[in-house]
Amino acid sequence: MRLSRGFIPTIKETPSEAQIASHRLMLRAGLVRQTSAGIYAWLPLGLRVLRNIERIVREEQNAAGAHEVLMPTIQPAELWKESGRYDDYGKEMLRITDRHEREMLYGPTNEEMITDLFRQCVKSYRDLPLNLYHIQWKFRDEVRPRFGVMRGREFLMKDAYSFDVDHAGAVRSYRTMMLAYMRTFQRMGLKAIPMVADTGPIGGDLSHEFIILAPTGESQVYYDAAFESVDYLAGGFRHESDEDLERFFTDITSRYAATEEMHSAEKWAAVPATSQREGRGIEVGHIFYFGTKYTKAMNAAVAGADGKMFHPEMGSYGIGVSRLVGAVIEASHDDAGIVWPDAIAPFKAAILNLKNGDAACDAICEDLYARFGGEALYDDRSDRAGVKFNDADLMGHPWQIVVGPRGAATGKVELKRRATGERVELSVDEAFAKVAG
Ligand code: 5CA
Repeated sequence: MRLSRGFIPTIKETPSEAQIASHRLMLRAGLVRQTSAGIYAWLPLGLRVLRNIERIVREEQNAAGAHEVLMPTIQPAELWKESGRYDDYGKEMLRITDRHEREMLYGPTNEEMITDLFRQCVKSYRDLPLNLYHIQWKFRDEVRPRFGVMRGREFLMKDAYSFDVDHAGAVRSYRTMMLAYMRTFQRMGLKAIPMVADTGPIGGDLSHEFIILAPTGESQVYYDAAFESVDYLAGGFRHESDEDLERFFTDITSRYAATEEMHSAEKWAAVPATSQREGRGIEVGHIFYFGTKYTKAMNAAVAGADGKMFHPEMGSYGIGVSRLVGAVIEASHDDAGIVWPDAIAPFKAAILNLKNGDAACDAICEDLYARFGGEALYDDRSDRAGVKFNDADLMGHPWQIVVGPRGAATGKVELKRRATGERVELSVDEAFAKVAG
C-alpha cells in the first residue's frame, strides 16, 4: 500500500474515550473506528491484522482435524427454547422479531445451532469423532462494553464444537484442541497460560481459560513460571499420538495456574517462590467439555455399533479473534506505539522515503516496494522525515527500511528493527533479504 493513496486515518491527539493503551493505539494508528457503543468498523490496517490472526487460527484448527463451516449470525429463537437457554441468557442476547413476527436473535455463541446441524446430518457413530468450527461475528449486549475491541458488543470469535462417541473420546478432543490453542498463541508471539475455569452460562464440568499477561487485564492470575519455557511448536507433541496428548495434558495440569476465582493459597504455597508469577490477565480463549447437555436437550442421537441410539458427548472451544488484536497490543507496545509480532503484523515492513522526488531515493523505494509484492507499506508522502518516523513507530511495523539521499547515492538504506530500536546500514539487497527472511 502506498501511504499517499492509502486509507490509514491516524490521529495525533490521544482519544479521550480510550482508557487503555491498546484502545488508544488502535484508534490513533487508524486500525478501527467506533460506529456505536462496543461496535467497530475495521479499517485496512486493522483488518490485515485481524485476517492474519484468523489465518493462524484456521491453520491450527485444520491441523488438529477440525472442519471449517460458516453458520449465520442470525438464529431462530426456537433452538434456544429447545436447549432451555433462551430465558437464561437474559439481556445479553439481542432479540429480533422478523416481519412474520418470528422470534430471532443475533447469535452470542452457537452450541444450539451446531447441535441442530449435527442432528440433521449425522446418523451413525461411524461419523464420529467430528469437530466443526467457524470464524463468525457474535453479538453480546454487554452492560459495559469497554476497552475497545477487547470487550465489544459485536466481536469476531472462532468457535469449534466436538462430537464424540464417549467420555474418553471427548477428553481426547478436548486435549487436541488445547494443544492446538497452545500452538496458535505461540505462533502469534504470545505466552498464553491455560487456567482451570468456571464454565458459566455455557455449562459443563471441565473448562480452561487461556490467559495472556498484561497490566490492564480484567482478572488477577497466578501461575508457575515453568509454563513460559515450553515450546509447543518444536514437534514434541503430535495431535495424532495418544501418548503425546496424555503427556501434554499431564504436563499442563501438573503445573499451577489459576484465576482469582479458582485460586488456592495452599496450592500456591507449594510452587517454589522463584517460579511464582502473578499479575493481570486477558482471556483470549476458553474451552469447555459439557458431555450430553445439548445433545440430550435437543435430542441429537446417532446409532451406535450395537444399533442402539445414543447422545454424543460434546465440547466447545472459543478464541476471541477480534479481542486478540487488542490483547496483542496490550502485551506488545511502548511509548511510541505498537510493536507487532512478525507473524501478525499488517505489513512486514514500512519503506520510508525521506526525500520524495530525489531520483535515487525514489528508484530504491519503488524497487523495494515492487519486490515486497503488497507486503510492505510505502510511505511516499511528501511529509517531513520526523512525521514518517513517528507514524511508522505508531503503526508498529516489525521493520522500517529508511531510504535517505545520502545512503541512496551509494545504494545503501538503513534498516530499523521496531522491537529493539537497533539500526544497521545495508545494501538494498541485504535489507530486502533480511526482512523477507
Ligand atoms: N461457546 C463458547 C466457546 S465456543 C463461548 O462462547 N465461550 S466464551 O464465552 O468464553 O467466548 C470465547 C472467547 O470469545 C473468549 O475467550 C473471549 O476471548 C472472546 N470474547 C467473549 N466475549 C467477548 C467480548 N464481549 N468482546 C470480545 N471478545 C469476547
